[in-house]
Amino acid sequence: MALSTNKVAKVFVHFVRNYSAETTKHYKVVVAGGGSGGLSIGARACRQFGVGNVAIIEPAKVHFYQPMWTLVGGGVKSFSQSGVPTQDILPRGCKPYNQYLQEFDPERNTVTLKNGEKLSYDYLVVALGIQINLNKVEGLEEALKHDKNVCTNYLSEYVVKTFPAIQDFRGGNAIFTFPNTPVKCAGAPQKIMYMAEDYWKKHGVKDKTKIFYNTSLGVIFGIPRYAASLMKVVERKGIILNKRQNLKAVDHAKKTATFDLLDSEKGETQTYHYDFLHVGPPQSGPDVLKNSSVPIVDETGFLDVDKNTCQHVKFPNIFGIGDCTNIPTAKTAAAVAACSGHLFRGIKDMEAGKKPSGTYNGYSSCPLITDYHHCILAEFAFDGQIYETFPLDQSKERRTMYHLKRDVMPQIYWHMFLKGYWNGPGTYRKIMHLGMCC
Ligand code: FAD
Ligand code: UQ1
Repeated sequence: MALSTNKVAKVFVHFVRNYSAETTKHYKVVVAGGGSGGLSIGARACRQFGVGNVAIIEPAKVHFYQPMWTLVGGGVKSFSQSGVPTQDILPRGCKPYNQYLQEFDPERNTVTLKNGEKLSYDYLVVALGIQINLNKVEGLEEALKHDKNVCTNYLSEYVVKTFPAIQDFRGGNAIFTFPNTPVKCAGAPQKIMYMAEDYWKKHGVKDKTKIFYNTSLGVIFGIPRYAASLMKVVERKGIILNKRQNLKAVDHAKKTATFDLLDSEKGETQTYHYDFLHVGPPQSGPDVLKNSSVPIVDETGFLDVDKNTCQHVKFPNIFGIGDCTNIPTAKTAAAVAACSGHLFRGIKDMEAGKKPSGTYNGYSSCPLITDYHHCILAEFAFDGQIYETFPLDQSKERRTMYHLKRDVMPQIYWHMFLKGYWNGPGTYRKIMHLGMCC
């Protein structure tokens, strides 16, 4: 049977893409994802291995400091303050690929980009973040697009809706949700609620308002020390806390939000009328991690790495950092900072013919803003161990911690973290505790 011209062309393109040496460019380090983790590791790798030896694959034209989105939603910072052009902050000497990574081939040490280009590597660092799945809640995307009273701080295109929605609110039901999935910054869905409550109190709408925090969890926060403080905040503000409720559908025409009652044996749901709705959206490991010649994820869909070294459990020259990994700690930029030094030490160890010696302890931190002037700075490591930096009771709401979050952290992020010079506050913690702590 004769092949059609079209088929011959396809076979030719396939051959060129897959077997031509010219299309496979080799790098010492390939970084998949140039967000917080990718840029921080990319900067270290560029310093270590020099110009042209490090590739960073990042499709986004703008890099966002996502932790600022809580303050953007609260009207404290402008959206433009939260982002810079990616090209302006890429590490000097790296080779940027403004593309989506599409496929992994860990047995051949290659990755394929969306445009068909192939890169090979000595080391691959996977830093793809967590995926936001709006489609897991029926009607959510339509509501975010068309209803000015529905918002989320979790996405660049919708965070700009949050403060206008808070300002526009004239009373009624204000609902804040937390999903039934892993999330980044588990405090974010409630931080914005506390700011909104403060705003509505100051603007005389609080008396006409019922605030609901509908969370799929059985607790307000995973670390008991901070959960106890947050429960006092919830009570003081008169917030109605509904545990084990998971947002299932939003009908913006009817202004209703329907929740699965997770402990109901009969699979019951509850529908609420909303006048304001802030959604903590469902999230998951990035789908692209499943496009691999052999599995690189665990059964939960996150990159399967060792929690202390960040090294992949099956492929020793692959490392993972941040929200896309299965490291059992809270998914935050603070966690990325604290593990980045350990991860990079592992790469240097391997270069020296040794096993990675990283000892990341799971440090993570969540600045839990409780109003426009106060913040509880939660700091903890694996198994909920408390790791507070300052010699103060950090479970208390404090003005100093609010300033740290609003004024200090962005400076650390832009000028130290992204350049690979911030390993978290571990050293400062030791100094402040006169060497007498963890
Ligand atoms: P990201 O920074 O999300 O980077 C992932 C990158 O991968 C992105 O740039 C993306 O474009 C890229 N990518 C995705 N798919 C592909 C692909 N196929 N190919 C190539 N590249 C791809 N953390 C704190 O420490 N403190 C806080 O106060 C805090 N508050 C937060 C508040 C909000 C509202 C949000 C949303 C987050 C907050 N965080 C906070 C969490 C913090 O932003 C993340 O944990 C952190 O950014 C994780 O870094 P990462 O590198 O793993 O992922
Ligand atoms: C932190 O290290 C970090 O990474 C840059 C954050 O992300 C923005 C944080 O929010 C916090 C709180 C920390 C921890 C830093 C200190 C000084 C306690």
